Amino acid sequence: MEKGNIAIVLLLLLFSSFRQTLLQDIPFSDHCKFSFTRCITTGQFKKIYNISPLECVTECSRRPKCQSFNYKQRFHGCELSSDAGTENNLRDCIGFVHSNIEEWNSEWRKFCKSLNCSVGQTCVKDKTGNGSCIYTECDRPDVNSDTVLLGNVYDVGSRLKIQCKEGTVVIGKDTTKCLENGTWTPLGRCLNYICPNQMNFCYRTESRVCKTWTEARDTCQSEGGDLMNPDEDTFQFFIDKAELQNYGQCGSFWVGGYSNKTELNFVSVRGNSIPMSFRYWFYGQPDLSNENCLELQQSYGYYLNNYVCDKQDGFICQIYQ
Ligand SMILES: [Ca+2]
Repeated sequence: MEKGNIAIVLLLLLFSSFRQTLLQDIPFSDHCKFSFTRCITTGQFKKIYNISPLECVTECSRRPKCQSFNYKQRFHGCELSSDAGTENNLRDCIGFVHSNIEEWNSEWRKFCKSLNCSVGQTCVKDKTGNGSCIYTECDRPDVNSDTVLLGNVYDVGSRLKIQCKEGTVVIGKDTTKCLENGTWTPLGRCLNYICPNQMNFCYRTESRVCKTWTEARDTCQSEGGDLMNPDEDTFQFFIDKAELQNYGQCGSFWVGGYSNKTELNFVSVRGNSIPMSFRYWFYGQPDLSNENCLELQQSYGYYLNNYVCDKQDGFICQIYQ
C-alpha cells in the first residue's frame, strides 16, 4: 500500500472511531440522522447533562416544544431547541452533533404524539404504561428591550432575575419563578420612570410625543399604569415642587380626569371625584361643557384646566407601587 493510501485509511479509521464513541449506543443506520460538528444556537430551552445520545432523543421526543437537539460528547450534554435546524441556523461547532427530531420515529415519539401535550409540558408514562402530560418548563418570559434577563434555565421551580438598562427602573418585581402550571410569577418591567423618595408611585412625563387624551391613557395603561391621578398628594408633588417647570415641547400635559358629555362633574381614573372646590383648578376652571378631559395647562402654571379631549398634549403616566 502506498503511504498516501495508508494515511487515508488511518484517517477514516480515526473518524469512524470518533463517531463510534460519540454515538456508540445508536445503531449505525441512524448515524445519518446527525449533522456532525454542527450545532443550533437558537431556541435553546433546556440543557441536560450526563445522558446518552439516545436518552437525548427521548427527552426531545417527549416535549412538543422540542424540534431539534445538540449533543455534546465531552459533557454528555443534551441541549433541546424549539427550532428545527436549517442551513440558516446551524453553525460549525467542534465536539457537537445536531439532529432534527423529525428524523426520529422513536417509540416515545409515537406514544407522546397521541397524548397531545401542550408546549411546556413533557409526556410521561406511569408503571402501568398510561401516559400523561406534566409541565416541566416555562417559556422564556417576554421582556422589553430595556430589560436584561439574567439566567437561562426555564425549568419548573427555577428563578430568573431582571436587570434594567441605564435610565430605566424596575416597575414591579425583579425576580420571577416558573410555577408548576408552566407560567411565571408576575415579573416587573424596566421602564423610563422616576420613583421619587417617600412617594408611593413612579411616573414619567411625556413631552415629545403629543397625543389625544384617549391615546395618552392607552399608552400609560399599556405600561401597566394610568394617566396621573389628579389628587391632593400627587398635585403637591408636581405643582408645589415645580416638577414640570423644565418640560413643555407639547405644551400641556393630560392627566387622569374626565367628565361625562354634558356636566362638569369630573372624576379621576382611580374613581375619586374632583370637586369644583379642589384647590388645584386654575381660576375660572372648569368652564366649557364640551371640554371633558383634564390637563395641566402650561400657561396656567400647570394648574388644572378642562379641555377638548381631541387636542394633542403631552401626558404624565403614573404607576402605584
Ligand atoms: Ca377649560
